[in-house]
Amino acid sequence: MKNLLSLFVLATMPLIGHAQDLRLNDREYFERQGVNVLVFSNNFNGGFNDEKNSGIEIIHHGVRTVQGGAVRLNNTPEQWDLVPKTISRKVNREQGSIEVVTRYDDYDFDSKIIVTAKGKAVEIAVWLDKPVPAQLAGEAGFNIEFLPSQYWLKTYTVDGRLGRLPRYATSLTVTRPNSEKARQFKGFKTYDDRGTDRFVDPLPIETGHQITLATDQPERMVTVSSDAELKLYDGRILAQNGWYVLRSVLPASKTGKVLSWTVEPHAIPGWIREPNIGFSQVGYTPDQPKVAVIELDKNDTPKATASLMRINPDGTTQQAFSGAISNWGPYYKYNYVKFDFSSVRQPGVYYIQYGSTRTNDFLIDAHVYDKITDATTDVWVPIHMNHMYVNEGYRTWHGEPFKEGYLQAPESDHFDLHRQGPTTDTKYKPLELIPGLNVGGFFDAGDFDIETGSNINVVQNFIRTWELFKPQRDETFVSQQQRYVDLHRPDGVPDILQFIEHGTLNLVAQAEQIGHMASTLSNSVLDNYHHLGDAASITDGLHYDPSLKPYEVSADGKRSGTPDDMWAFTTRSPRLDLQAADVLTSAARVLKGYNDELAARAQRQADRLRKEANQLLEQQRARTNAPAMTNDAWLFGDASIVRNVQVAIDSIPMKDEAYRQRIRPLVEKFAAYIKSFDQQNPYGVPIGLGNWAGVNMVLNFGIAVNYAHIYFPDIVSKDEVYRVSNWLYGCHPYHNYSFVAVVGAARPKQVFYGNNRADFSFIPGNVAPGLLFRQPDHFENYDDWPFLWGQNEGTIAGNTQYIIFGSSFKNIVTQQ
Ligand SMILES: [Ca+2]
Ligand SMILES: [Ca+2]
Ligand SMILES: [Ca+2]
Repeated sequence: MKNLLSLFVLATMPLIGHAQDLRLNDREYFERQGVNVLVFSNNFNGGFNDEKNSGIEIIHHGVRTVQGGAVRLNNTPEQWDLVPKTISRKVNREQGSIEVVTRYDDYDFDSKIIVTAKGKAVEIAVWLDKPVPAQLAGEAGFNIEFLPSQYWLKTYTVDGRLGRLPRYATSLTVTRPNSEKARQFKGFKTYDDRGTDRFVDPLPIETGHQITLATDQPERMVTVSSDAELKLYDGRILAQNGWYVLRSVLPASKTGKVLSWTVEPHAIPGWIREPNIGFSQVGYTPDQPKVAVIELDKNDTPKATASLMRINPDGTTQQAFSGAISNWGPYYKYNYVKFDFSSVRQPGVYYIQYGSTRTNDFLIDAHVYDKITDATTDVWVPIHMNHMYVNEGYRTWHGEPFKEGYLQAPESDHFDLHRQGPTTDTKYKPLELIPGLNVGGFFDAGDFDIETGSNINVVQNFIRTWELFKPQRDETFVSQQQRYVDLHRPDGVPDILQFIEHGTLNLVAQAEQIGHMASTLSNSVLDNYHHLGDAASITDGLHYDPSLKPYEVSADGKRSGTPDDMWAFTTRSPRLDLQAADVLTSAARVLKGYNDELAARAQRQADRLRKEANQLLEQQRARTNAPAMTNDAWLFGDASIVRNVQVAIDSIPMKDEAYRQRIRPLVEKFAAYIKSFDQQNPYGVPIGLGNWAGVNMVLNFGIAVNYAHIYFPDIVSKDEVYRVSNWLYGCHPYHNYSFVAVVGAARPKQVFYGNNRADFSFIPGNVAPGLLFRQPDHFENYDDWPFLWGQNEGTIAGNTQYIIFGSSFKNIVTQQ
């Protein structure tokens, strides 16, 4: 009987196997349980060129571990290497295939990729109508990239040989003449060749015809085989954000089907993703609503109930509450249910038990939110003070950057999306030193430039926080005279005042030295823009002197021939000047009595900028016959309702009671808008789908909700203010970690895209953009890989917005 039964099982295997084959689904990707193979659902866009999000991608047991499948021109493509443009994408349902034509305009080079489901594998074939252009012969190849943090330390086999993927890049390289390297984006160069005229090219770790990665981890195992030679590279040799690359060079002089790979991602039979229980990692106050959102695999069956467990002071646990699971429904690829435990009010330490899934513990206590902004104000913001030496205990975060100052930018197109037109709008000649700009200001984000618009927002955000809440917190020593900042050292001055002063110093310097606002003070060369390390070492601190040879230093040690000085992009924008005028007026008001000299300079520049900007705008208007701008900004309309509500409410302190009554209908409309998110998604907040995950949008929404509640508590109830805090602190898709590297959270995110991202670390108080949406149905926030700015980069404007959100939120929550 037993043997017969085995035979019977064997005989039916192909049928069972068939049911587990990859198939093309309604969302136009290949799917089997545990494996999604996407074929150009996301295109390379060539804009900012941080392309680790496109081409052929594999979402393997819920994690996007493979991407970048495309014809590429380098062994290990970097950010700013050329990316292929998608010309067409065709889904052939009958053949079970997806066909994509891509093109490199720079080389007049077209290729077609056809991906076809073949059982549990896909065949990836490259077709050419014309042979690879001569310049790219031996360089153009088909590449696919594997996420290092998911593959390092895993074992692999290549044609039977064993190996282990390295934790850190140490494989061999060669150098080759620059003339052999494919052009980079707009002709920029990502590397400083130190005068050798040669570029570094990594050599493969392994070469063969069949390779299996992660033989020791079923969730990650992928087998690739081909008649062509497969080469495995470590992309981190050239750039810390590189991935492992598997590649076959396309044959020269051939047309038709020139390459074929078989790619089989292993699937764990019957795999069901672990439930993601979203809750506030900071905890809850006793009287607030407490609803966990549970994200479930579509093959998972929701449980009927969940429990809230209390950890007693003696270490024992007991059930504090058991309640029904309510259904919310599907949202993109997952299914959502909710667990409401609002009735639990007793302060204590708790965790959620849902089936066999147990969360980490969290607090219910009246004081859980008391410290939510402290890391941001005490640590993140002062570390981002430019033109200062910043110290913390034994650690120096950075020395004083850009001592040589800033040069007038020549006409240029820029890698960080800036532009200097043919006229400079200043008295300076291209590459002439503009004196006095290396003072004050804040680093933009994970990079070190001063975005003037963002810096205006920063000063505005600090002024708003100061005027509304007057925070007296003093944990930072700031000496403008010593150009020195010391963290956790009180100096008798409220830190926010010092931050306002620091931002104002740079804006006033721009107004005084340039005559108007620069769009940005940024890097002149790409090879120091992607700098990771001490900001003071981005430039050599010596004035650039073109009469010296590159890398040569003058006899007096003050000048060098290395063109590394930062540039000021000075094309005049009257609108930017008007924004600056407004913020400088406010800064003058706030700084009076603390720094009278700076306050007077700020007021003088504000008056001049406003007058000149209005004249310029009037001239522009007269030229174009455009209607005059109205100051009544809060017109009704859904698209900008958040901004309109904010503008309307911000005016309340200056207006009378009649005004407050007049804006009630707008606030009522806003209240309905807030509620509408309960239907739009399971998390009840606006969720962005752009290539920047959009924490700014969520924070703007949160600030508007807070203010609407403060001024109109009868329209917007207190319960509404917890929507955004829940989202930020862990109640969101993908994982349940707090997006804020925050004091008080039990499980904050561990990696962020900050200027220390190469250390797989974070700067305390940073706020991640959050969930990056990948077409057609995937939300993602890596917590083991910091290098995707769209999901992990904190910005100076966003983080100071967070201070306003947090300050207003605390103000509401602590009111009895
Ligand atoms: Ca920037
Ligand atoms: Ca201070
Ligand atoms: Ca220099």
